[in-house]
Amino acid sequence: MQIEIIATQPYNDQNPGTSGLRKKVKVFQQPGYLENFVQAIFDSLEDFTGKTLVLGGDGRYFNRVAIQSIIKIAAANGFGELIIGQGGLLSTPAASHLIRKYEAFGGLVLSASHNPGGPDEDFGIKYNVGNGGPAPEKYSDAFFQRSQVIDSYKTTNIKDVDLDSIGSQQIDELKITIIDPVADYAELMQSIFDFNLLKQSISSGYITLLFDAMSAITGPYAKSILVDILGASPESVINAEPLEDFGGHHPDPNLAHAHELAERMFSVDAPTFGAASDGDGDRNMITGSNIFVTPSDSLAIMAANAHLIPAYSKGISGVARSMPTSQAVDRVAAKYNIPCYETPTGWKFFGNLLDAGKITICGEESFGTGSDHVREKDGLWAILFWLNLIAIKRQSVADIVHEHWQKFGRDIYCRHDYEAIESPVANSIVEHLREQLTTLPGQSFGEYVVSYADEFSYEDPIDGSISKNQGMRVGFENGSRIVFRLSGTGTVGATLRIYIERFEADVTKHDQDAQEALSELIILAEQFCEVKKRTGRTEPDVTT
Ligand code: VG1
Ligand code: CO
Repeated sequence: MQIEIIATQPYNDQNPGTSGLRKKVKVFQQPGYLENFVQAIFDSLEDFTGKTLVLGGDGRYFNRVAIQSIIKIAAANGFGELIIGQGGLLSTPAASHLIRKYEAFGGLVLSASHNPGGPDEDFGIKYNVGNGGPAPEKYSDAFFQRSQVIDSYKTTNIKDVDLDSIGSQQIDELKITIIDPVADYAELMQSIFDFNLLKQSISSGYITLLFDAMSAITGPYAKSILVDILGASPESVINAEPLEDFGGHHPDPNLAHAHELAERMFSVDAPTFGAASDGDGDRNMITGSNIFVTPSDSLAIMAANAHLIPAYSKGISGVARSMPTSQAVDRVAAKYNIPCYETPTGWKFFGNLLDAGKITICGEESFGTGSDHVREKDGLWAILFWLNLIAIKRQSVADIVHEHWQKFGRDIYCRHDYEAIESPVANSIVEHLREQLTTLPGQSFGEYVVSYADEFSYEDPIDGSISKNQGMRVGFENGSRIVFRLSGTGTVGATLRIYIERFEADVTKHDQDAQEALSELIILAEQFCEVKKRTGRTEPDVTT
């Protein structure tokens, strides 16, 4: 294999966000753009000669083209083996599992997750380290630094690889293995959950289910696990074919975007259980017949019931949640006397805690839950967890949720997103909020008295690294909270996320609509941040 050094100009915008580098496809298609970033990653890593790299993506537009380029760059940089999902496909949690199982040096996952796909939409790339998890900040900072001064990348003259035929081939010092993207992952799921019980519950009709793959990566995984292995009917998996443009939809599992599922779940003949996942398969939305489970509640319910699931029958060591996630899981941790960590948004902050055995289960309000079985959030894992729970408890989703609220109280929660705000306006909102942080504490707004207002900063308890400016919090004496932060995954302008929560202990008030129950806090949030006033908008773009 002949190595070529291609001269290149640096791009100044390759700073990875919350989860890898995400840009419009057109940006990635600029000469050397993808190549520069991949070379910048490899330049920032050490001692990988002869080692293994896992490679795959969510199948969106540009996936195959990018994989062929990356194969050549990885070969020229001296990797010994590339493990690639057939068709260039791997879900994010499956990639994480493969890195761990085959003790790979790391992996590259090509995805912009829940962002839309297609020639005019988004593409993304993220590097995962040897524990299977997203590269911590010190890596992504190094990638960005390197990308700003890079002047060449290495590639080879090898032919394009047939991504569709399973098997290994040797090209000089490089072994390329195309694997079934689903098999190892399906095996892992069988080692965690009670598949026999699930089969019985499905075949007896006790559980009827509907899963929306949103024309994204989880289609093949769901068909294999839910239909072929567990015996659910083929119609129970919808939008199961991964499409390069996700059928023109946002592959984002919430009630707005998974509307087909939402309609069926909120109808008279709804199945007992409904779920959806996102572009790269790491998110999950849980619903039952005529009920939607907020991700924050789902995390708390999973933590409270984990001991009923075979893999967690000895109990869990601790839990963690991202800062804007509701405090519901904190109540579970307090009751069971296990530690609860609060981390910044983004899965990379859970990695150290999982590696150190400090936590077993963790999650985010953004439809992400996971455990120590991999180092990413895991959509189908969460869905199987809930199915296993329903099968063991022999309760409906609604009953499980209500029982949980009775025991722990309800943390009523919502998130409002204002998308694609012009950057100067978004910055003015952030500045305006920042100015109030010192004056808000002690002020009263009706029954709400501000007890603290700050900017969240996190010190990693394992490696001592510090991450500052991770969102602004306004906490009230009654435990309610409003959190503001800018998204780090968007590709157009800035997205402001407003997270609002209030605790309700009174069982007779648990069935309220969240928007109504939080209406006073929603007004206060606008009073503090002035997003409507400053943008001229009247409503959030997405409410979850
Ligand atoms: C969003 C979510 C965050 C999640 C991230 C990646 O980030 O809020 O919780 O970890 O997406 O998820 P941001 O910075 O836009 O708020 V995924 O499924 O898009 O990889
Ligand atoms: Co995702």
